[in-house]
Amino acid sequence: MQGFPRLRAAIFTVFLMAVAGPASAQAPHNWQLSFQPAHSPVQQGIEGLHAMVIWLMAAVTIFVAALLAYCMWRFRASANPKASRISHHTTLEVAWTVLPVLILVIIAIPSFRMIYFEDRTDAADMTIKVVGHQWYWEYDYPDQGGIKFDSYMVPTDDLKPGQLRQLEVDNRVVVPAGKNVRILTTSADVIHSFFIPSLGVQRYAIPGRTIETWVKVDQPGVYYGQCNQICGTNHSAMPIAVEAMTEQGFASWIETAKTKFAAGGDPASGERRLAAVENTRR
Ligand SMILES: [Cu+2]
Repeated sequence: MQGFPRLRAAIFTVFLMAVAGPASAQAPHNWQLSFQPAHSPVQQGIEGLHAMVIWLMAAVTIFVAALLAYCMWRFRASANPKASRISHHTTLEVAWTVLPVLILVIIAIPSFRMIYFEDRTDAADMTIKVVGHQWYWEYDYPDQGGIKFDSYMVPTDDLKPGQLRQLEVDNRVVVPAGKNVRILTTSADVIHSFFIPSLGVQRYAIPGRTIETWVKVDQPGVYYGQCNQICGTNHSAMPIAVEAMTEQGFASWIETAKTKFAAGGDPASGERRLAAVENTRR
């Protein structure tokens, strides 16, 4: 994070606008390589760690390949009619033990820092509880008067133009951009996993347990994710759509959500949606 953060951020933004357009929706795309653009401090950290490990790996691979090539040439049979009988070299042996250990320590330090960084936020502005179900997500807002609703995938037959197949949902989970949002995950049946790649959020949803993480979405937009723990037949039918809004947008969404999802909404609608997903499969 040192150097010229502003300049780097500006260059990065220009680059992003060039390759991905404005960050209105983050989802996987055809022929994608590497990560989706990062939109949270955690995902930025993950990308940094990833880049560091990739370069270390490249250096080790090149070094080992070069050593192998050199040995094949240097000790070839034609140049060495009489084979060497040397079998030990203490200094070398210590070196090739200590050096990899040092490399592992170099990787471990930022790695542990990331684990603790994504673990929790000290200053949460609000909390969202996420409950995994076979096969949909339930979102609770305990700080906003206990708003609670279910989020089902939009079945392929019901998609409107521009909606992403297998990613769009009927009720998106809405968060305020720029705020620290504590996320608590759990499950009502089997193990699910709450995963949003561009936000660096990935937590198991385990029945009987509550697991914590957090997110600070850097700008308004829609960020797609999926359950990424095989959880049964319709595992692929429980995507996640996070909509980050401005503070004012979020406040007015809360007001509409209070009436829209009063008393938990219409429970029968969920059954209908699951049935629709089943139908598109047949
Ligand atoms: Cu699942």
